[in-house]
Amino acid sequence: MARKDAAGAKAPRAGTSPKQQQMQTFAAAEATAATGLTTNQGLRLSDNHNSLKAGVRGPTLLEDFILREKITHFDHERIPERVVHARGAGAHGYFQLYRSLATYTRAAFLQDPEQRTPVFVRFSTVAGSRGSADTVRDVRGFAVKFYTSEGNYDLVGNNMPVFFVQDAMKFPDLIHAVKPEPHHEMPQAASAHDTFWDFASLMPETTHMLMWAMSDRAIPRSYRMMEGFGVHTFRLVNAGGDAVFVKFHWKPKLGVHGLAWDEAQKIAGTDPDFHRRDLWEAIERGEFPEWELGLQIIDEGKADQLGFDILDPTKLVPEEMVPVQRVGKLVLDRNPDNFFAETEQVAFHPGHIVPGIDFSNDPLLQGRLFSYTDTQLSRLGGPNFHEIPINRGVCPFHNFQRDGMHRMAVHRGRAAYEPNTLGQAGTEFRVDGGPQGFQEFQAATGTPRIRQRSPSFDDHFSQAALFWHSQGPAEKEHIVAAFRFELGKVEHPEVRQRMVDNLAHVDAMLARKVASGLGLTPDPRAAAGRAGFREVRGKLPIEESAALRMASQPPSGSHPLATRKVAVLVADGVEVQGLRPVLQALQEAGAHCLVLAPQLSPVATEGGRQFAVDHALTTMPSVLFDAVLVAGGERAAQALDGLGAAHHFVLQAYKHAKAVCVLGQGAALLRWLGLDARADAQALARHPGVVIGPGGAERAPETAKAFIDAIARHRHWDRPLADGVPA
Ligand code: HDE
Repeated sequence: MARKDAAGAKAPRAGTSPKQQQMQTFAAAEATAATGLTTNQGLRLSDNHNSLKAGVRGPTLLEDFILREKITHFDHERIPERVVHARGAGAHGYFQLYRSLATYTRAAFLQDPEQRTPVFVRFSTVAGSRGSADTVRDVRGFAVKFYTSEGNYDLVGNNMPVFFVQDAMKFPDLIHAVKPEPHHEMPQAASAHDTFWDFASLMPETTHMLMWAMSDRAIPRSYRMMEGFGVHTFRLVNAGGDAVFVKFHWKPKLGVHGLAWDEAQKIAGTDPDFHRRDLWEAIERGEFPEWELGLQIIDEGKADQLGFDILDPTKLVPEEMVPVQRVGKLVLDRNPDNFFAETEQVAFHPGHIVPGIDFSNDPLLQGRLFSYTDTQLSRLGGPNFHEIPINRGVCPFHNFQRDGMHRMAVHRGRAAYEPNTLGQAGTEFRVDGGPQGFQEFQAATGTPRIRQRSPSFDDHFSQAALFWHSQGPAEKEHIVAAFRFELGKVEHPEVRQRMVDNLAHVDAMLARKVASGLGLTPDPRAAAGRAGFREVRGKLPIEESAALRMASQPPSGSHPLATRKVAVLVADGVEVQGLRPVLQALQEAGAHCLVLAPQLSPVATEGGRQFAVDHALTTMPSVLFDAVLVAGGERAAQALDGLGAAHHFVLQAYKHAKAVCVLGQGAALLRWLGLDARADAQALARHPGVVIGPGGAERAPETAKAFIDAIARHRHWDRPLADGVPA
């Protein structure tokens, strides 16, 4: 049974978890008129506008310790950004089990379904700097810190289940290749450049991960709509000391959805904080993002019958071979109070584990176990980062580590060593191990020390092919387009050629399609002749895995449009009898409707009443929405029809495969698609996801239903005419 101490208190309300209570004790009081301003020493200031000078127009005096303190503090406000995953957004929440996992693990926080464990989660991109855009093509980090009664447990994962390289030795090379090139520091937050593809093409072990990185998983619609994966194989160990291998998954309640590539690039300019804002706003609105924790449990004895090496981080375990058991939920219900104090200073580490969870020999994981503490030393300035509020455990901790930069704790007594007889215990204090403490799982070793890759890691293509064959037609097209885009940016033709030669070992059609966009012909034999290439191909019992398709992870909540954003275009003369019932139905389905007009001022309805407007059309382009609704009304339609921005808005949404609905005369905005209010079923069949309603109250419920169904499909990638739209 789990201990119910500080961390294990039952079901705290949002904001009152043991971690939140602890954070409260560090909350700084704001200056008020009553407190005035003081120096850091508490000296009250009389003037915060003028430095001390020798005469009103004279030089500033060195004596001005108040100015010096203020400027000095300012000069040192920045800390080094994370060397990878620099840009991120975080939130607090809790984790709760559906059922006890005692059969598999003794971890206290995985025993009791009544218990809520506080968590802090940070999502991130990998390659970009702190100030880069959110919607770039990249892997996303998904790091979860559980504040458990036995210490902090960090599950530091990504939104893709595999990784580029197999051994930690290659990680710095990978990152040097993908980061901006060292001579001119370009491009920012992008893998579409020579050094990345030079490295990737010379390292066939990257192939499986490249397939994921070129898919729509790399341009998620929202942090709230992506899966998370622990990537490595870990161990769960129960109270009896029995271990199983485990793969960790996070399954989002809102389903898994991506953006269109063109859209992602445009959002990067329009709202570089798109994902950060989306997470923040959802939590502020009380629409708490939720994921289920999934486990794939693999018997240690059966692991070598899978057909691939479970220690190889470029391999996943297909869900069809080992089903994912959903065992609990993660809910994010509180935004941080201060970005720097919490999101920037949080320090994750895959080596922060608790009894009942253990590592495997995955050589990438093993390297990570070294890296994460080390990196905090330069990022957070010393070895005491565990004392920073966001990093503190909620259970007590005791040891004889002492001193160092930024030590907060004041240790008492004269004995800072063990064993001792002079410490506070008053008697001899000696730690000789014992069953209460963490015990490493006793995996057998005893093999010779060797610097070599296991031959069981040699198959670099069969899982890349599994991923490719599992995708639907639209997803495949997006992958081909992504490879063409990225390789099209590469200046060295031999790098492009090497890459398409490698792709020919995934699938001939894929390679041909990518190559044809680049004016090349793939040559699988050339790839096979290169150093570092292995001809090995494992045998998987399946050829496709439905679980690898994004579309097979639909939303699981009761509201089909939960948290979706719909733009509603109006202008003076808007017809509201038909509009209001559609808006109401959308809201009941969970959507957020924002009204956009040519100006940021209320518009007049047909009947002469005022209708509120949220934004001017030009400040919120369609890329920031999931769907568009154009209101009816003769005058309104005329006004919108006369605006290039309104046409662009609708056409762009159409091109990005979003649901579009027009009411009554609003159909004028479909002119460029060759549609009007009289369009019949045959004409509409060529425009999936476009709904034309007659306007007026009578047929509004029918129109609303069709529009809701269209939005619930997320995107209509099957629009045959979308490519021809110039938006
Ligand atoms: Fe990381 N990684 N990583 N990584 N990683 C860091 O730690 C590293 C890897 C991941 O929101 C750094 O505190 C090495 C895989 C996330 O704060 C650093 C290797 C996975 C985050 C580091 C890997 C990850 C990091 C940089 C290969 C998915 C952000 C700042 C041996 C399972 C956590 C920091 C946050 C951050 C090293 C590979 C996930 C330098 C050496 C595989 C989500 O320590």
